[in-house]
Amino acid sequence: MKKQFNLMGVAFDWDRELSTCSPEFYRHTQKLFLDLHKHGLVYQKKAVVNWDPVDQTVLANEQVSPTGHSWRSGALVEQKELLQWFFKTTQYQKALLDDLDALKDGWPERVVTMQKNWLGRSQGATIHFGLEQDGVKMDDSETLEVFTTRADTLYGTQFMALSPSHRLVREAAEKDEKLKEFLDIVVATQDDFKSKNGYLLKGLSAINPLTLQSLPVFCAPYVIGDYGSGALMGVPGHDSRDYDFWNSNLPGNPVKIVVEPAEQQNQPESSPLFMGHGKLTTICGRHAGMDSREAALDIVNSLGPKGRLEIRYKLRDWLVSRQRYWGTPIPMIHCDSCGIVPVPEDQLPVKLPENPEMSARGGNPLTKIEEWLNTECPSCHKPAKRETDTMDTFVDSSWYWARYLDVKNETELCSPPKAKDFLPVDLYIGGVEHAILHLLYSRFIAKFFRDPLGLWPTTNDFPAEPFKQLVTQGMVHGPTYTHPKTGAFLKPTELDLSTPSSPKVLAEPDLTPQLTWEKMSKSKYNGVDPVESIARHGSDAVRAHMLFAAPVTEVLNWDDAKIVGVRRWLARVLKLSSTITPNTKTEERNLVVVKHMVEKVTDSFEKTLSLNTVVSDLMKLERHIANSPDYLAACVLVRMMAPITPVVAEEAWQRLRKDLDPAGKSVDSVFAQPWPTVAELPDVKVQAGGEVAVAVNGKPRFRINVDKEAVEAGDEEFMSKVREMAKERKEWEKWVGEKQVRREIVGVGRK
Ligand code: ANZ
Ligand code: ZN
Repeated sequence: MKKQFNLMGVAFDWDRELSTCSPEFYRHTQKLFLDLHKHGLVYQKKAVVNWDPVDQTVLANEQVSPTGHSWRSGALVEQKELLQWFFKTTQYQKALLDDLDALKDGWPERVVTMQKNWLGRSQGATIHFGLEQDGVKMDDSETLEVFTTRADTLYGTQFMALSPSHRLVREAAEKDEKLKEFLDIVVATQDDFKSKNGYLLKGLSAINPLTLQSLPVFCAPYVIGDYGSGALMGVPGHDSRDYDFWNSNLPGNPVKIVVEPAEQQNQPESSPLFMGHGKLTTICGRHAGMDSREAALDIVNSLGPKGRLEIRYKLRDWLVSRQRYWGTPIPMIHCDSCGIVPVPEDQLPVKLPENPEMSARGGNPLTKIEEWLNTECPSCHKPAKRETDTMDTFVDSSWYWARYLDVKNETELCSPPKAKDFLPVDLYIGGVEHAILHLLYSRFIAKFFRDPLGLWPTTNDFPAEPFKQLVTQGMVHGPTYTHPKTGAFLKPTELDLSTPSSPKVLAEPDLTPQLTWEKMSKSKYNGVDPVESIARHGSDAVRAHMLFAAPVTEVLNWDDAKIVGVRRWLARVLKLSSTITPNTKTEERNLVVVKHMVEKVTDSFEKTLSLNTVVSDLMKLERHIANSPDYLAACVLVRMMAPITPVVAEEAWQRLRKDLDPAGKSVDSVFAQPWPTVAELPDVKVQAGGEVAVAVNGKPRFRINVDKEAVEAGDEEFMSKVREMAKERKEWEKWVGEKQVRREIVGVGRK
């Protein structure tokens, strides 16, 4: 990739290159782990985890697809209970939510929304239901706790639903073979099953603390184990998930409606469900007729110790343990006498052993390397064992953005003065696939960096956020051919693309393959090697086309055939720069166009990052110059092209400037030119052989006659001539003299 970048002329500062898998980098990742641990933000707990049975590793919730498959291996994920390391991201949940406000200007709205939803703040209440086993009331301390955002629907609660990992379900499963079977099916099946099916816990019932009604208790896989209390009150009349569950498990049973619209609607609701707010219905005792929001508060308050208003977040602590070789070793040691002991800082980095015995699917090889595994307890010096879990690779990327400021620093992950000077990152560019995890983790670490770590001193003008402006670039999609009957992805060797408009399947010439544009992937044979494109079209054409073909934030369908347009444009610019000479006249109408383009292109670069319109505007300017040759305009065009097509711009610049110095010796590089500004351009009609007024501190003081040649030279050449001429006059001596000149503006006077 580095070769590709260099070929493309991408200007990275390779002195700041880093590699998260090198010990020079991960020693700081380990130090960060220890710092987090020191501040109580790392802990170990036994947890039901997502287990990838193919890769034999634990996955974060975020790494499990909505259908329950591993993002990496694609295997169906199982639930397993293991002792795991966590980062306490929930410690900062409020700040993570509140500080999104400061990002509204610089981040795409949908990313802010995704962060917000992931944090998932809910205002609601916890309610405790009493329990009965086989009709016998359990002790008061044995209650079933649920979290609800709609305490007003407590009157309409018709069942209780527990997640498969709920304590009461686990206890019941000890004595109930059928329940055990049910739980096994749950682990191995899809969402569809989980949303509808339930298992009635025999003999167990819950008591509604408001109505004292007895309710059936189900194990229901649609209840999330680690949200709220892993249990909910089922209200089929007012919640769609509860409604579906009720209908598939207790079909035909009447549904209670306890809230109705405040105003009687003309159109009766077609569905029995009413999910909105309104007023409580007549079956709600003393709350009948009350506004549902008020009723919710009143009901919770009336429950005494059995009800409490509460705010819950969906955010979970970050499970960072991974059971694999690649990853930063967790710097902890297990000692039989001392327990878990952090590796002393002067022993960092804990390096990974080299050349481990790797088998594709054999679990974590670190558990089998005795020389590495066995160590000494830093505290009592008795034999002890290393932690074999490595860190989620998201840990590395949660802080690397600070490391770029100080890649060579051996003692600190980044020096505080550098952090203070440069953080937060001004512009961060990444795919939208990182909209949730990577950004959330980086934001968490940024908060830790500022306080309590103090790496990044407190400032009041911006919260501890890592990235001020975020741009999510669109992906480059490739032409993807599939077999019209089987849907199989076709390899280039299976296709006849000699007539691009009518592709054929080679083996079956009467079949037309299906063409779609999809994310490039080895399995779809739709990748494009930039090196090949560069060899064919040149790096400038490939770069310019890439920018031109779509706005940065949108998907780009890579079509090699379309580069031709950009190539022709570049050829025209080169031709134009050989033919235009410094004595072509600068006409006012051209000046107007050039000024407008300078403003527009500058804004597109600096404000909107609208790089596709930069290219189209530069194309427009070239068209204009072709119709009305203008030396000054051509010079400005070429200077503005330099960041996008450096090679062509430099060549064109040399051609344009050659006439001024035929030997070509003193012609500067285009890259030595400043970015064009409107201020540097003459701002009124240029009259050949005209008079120029020289103003000092805004007041016209004298006039000079400029010669025709100087005017026609245009551009900087002309301006410096005017400057020289003005300074040679005695009036200059009078009005300016020895005073310090702060700013020189050269424009040609009208009068
Ligand atoms: C009764 C009720 C009635 C509810 C109603 C909603 C509407 P949010 O808003 O996303 O925070 N719930 C509680 N714990 C759950 C769990 N572990 N897994 C799945 N669902 C759970 O969701 C809060 C609502 O989601 C709660 O309010 C609860 O259902 C359900 F008309 O309680 B509700
Ligand atoms: Zn010890």
